[in-house]
Amino acid sequence: MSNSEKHDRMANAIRFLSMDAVEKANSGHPGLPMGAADIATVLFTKFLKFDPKNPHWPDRDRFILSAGHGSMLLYSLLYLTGYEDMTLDQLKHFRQLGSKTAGHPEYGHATGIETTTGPLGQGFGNSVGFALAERIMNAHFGDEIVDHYTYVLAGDGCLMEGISQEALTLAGHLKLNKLILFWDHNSISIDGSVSLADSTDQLARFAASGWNTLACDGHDAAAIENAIEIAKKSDRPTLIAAKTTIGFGAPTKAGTNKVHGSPLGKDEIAATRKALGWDSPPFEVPSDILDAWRLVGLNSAKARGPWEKRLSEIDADQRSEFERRMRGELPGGFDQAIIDYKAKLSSEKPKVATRKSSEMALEVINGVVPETIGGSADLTGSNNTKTSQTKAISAGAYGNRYVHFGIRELGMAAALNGLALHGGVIPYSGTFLCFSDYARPAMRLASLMGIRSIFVMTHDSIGLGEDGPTHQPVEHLAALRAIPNHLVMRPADAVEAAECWQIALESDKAPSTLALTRQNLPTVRTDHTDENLSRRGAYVLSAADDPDVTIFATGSEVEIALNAKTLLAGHGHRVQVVSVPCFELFEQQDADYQAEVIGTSKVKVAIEAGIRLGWDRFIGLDGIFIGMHGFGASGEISDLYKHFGITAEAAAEAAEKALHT
Ligand SMILES: Cc1ncc(C[n+]2csc(CCOP(=O)(O)OP(=O)(O)O)c2C)c(N)n1
Repeated sequence: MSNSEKHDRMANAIRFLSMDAVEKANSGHPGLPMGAADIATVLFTKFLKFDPKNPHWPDRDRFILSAGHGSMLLYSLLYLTGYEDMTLDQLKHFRQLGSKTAGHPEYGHATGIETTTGPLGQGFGNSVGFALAERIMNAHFGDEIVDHYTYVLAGDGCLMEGISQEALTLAGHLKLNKLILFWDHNSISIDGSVSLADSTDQLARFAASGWNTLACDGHDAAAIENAIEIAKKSDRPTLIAAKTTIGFGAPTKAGTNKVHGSPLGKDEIAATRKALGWDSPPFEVPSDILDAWRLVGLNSAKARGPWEKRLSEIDADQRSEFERRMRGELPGGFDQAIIDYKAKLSSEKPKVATRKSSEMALEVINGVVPETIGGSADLTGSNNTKTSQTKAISAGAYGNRYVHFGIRELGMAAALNGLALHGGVIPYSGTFLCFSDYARPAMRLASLMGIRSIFVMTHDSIGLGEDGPTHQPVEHLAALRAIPNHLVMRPADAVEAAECWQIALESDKAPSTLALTRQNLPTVRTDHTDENLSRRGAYVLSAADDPDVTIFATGSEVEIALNAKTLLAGHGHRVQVVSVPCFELFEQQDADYQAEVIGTSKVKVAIEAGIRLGWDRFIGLDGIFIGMHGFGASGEISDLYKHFGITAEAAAEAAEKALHT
């Protein structure tokens, strides 16, 4: 068999496994795997450094299928190259409940899936973080230990999505030259020809943002190989526009939208078998071809042995530091540093905004946790995300620790996920809470994947004042709390801010959002405890025996709750104040604890400068909610809180009234 025949048959193995799996599931997307099979075959057989037996090997190349609907491409490759958990049986159960072969690739379902993709363009957004993490780790540990590529396969849809613009301009700016993007340029999407909706010159677009751009025939193995060779030598990220035919090989449906997202049907599959000269029955790969693919898996792994040798030869401290970071474990001194810092705060009682106390906590954290990588979407001075240890990363200065993400909230959040997924770094970002809307699709995926991305969101209420309702979040806390597996934390003072940071850093199975104020807040936790009370989600901050009123509050409204308590106590009422830094963590407590914190007082009040949604859990349907009922307004903070009735007086008055009914 000639090399070219061998290539064709190896690529056809991907095509038929994909066709057969989609047919059996009676659902899925055969077009992309069939069209991109040649690109994938060249990449995996000739370039990709990976090891199916050690799928988490740190110096492996990363392959990201941004066009996640083409998931059978990835699953076929994982099966063919010998990933143990990707069995033929899994392919036969494509898209079935409980299988590893979910409709779209899901991180953690099967080894070899580097990130969850499906929302078009997200994988591309992630890839910028992967490629940046590689450069950062390379700068810290050297070429011998960290030297790998990030390859992405993106479709027309990924490039049409807005996120692609944020991703490509950031990657171009940072000169992430080990990022190589294949554009599966088949000119077809669901509605039909891409020309129905888009006429962008993609090569010019990428070139304008500092990319190296190449074009090739996506079915010509030699041309693809040549393009990758050139791309690998580039000093810039590379776009390879690979012209392909969607559904390549299907006699009547190839090149049309009919093959994008529906099974081909028995007749078309039979005709494709004939056209491509494939005699094997469904799900059977001829043994010589399967052997050839398995050999690819074995050969590719050969780079791992020498790498392990190199790792064993470096300085022992460096090695254990590298291994610690890649395991995602925090350094030894971290807990004590937080405890000592909290004790200091409780005695000094600073009156600062939580965005500032977050910065103060970060100053401590960044001193003891060298793997944190901070950043902001052009609001560094407002988000307070930069500390003395974090100098700006730029092209060629990857050893630094701060990313000026530019005004790209979604690109930032997606890159954050890529940084977290790559491992070795713990990323945090910054923007205004209101603009979490711009970042939300990636924040949701961080939750779905269960990864440690940390989103700093300042200016967390009408308390930001004069910028007005376009910038004042009202529904955002509720909206973010609605995302499963997302720790939305709203600290009340500097002590809680330190605790929330501790939680965020320890949380390696859920992302965190820290909602922080612009306005100054007093220290309310004046008695030091080593225990991280915020970890309980809600806790009694100011107790009362047999309270007749319980006030629940978060963040800046905890101060208001405490003042309301003083007013009510002046009238002889017994009032308990509960600080609620995190709903999600509260739900993780046992039922007894939850019942105790919620209590049985006659009147329950919640104070939060956001909407009521979610608060009935604490105060019941008949509880009193002091907060926002619509959008905010532009004005001074003291006027705004009064205007919207979010004051201690209003809370006390409402509670008093309820006590007397
Ligand atoms: C954010 C987002 N919007 C819409 C979709 C639904 N969708 C899935 S594939 C697709 C068309 C993609 O076209 P293309 O990238 O050219 O893929 P191909 O037709 O080549 O498989 C659309 C609209 C999605 N998955 N994600």
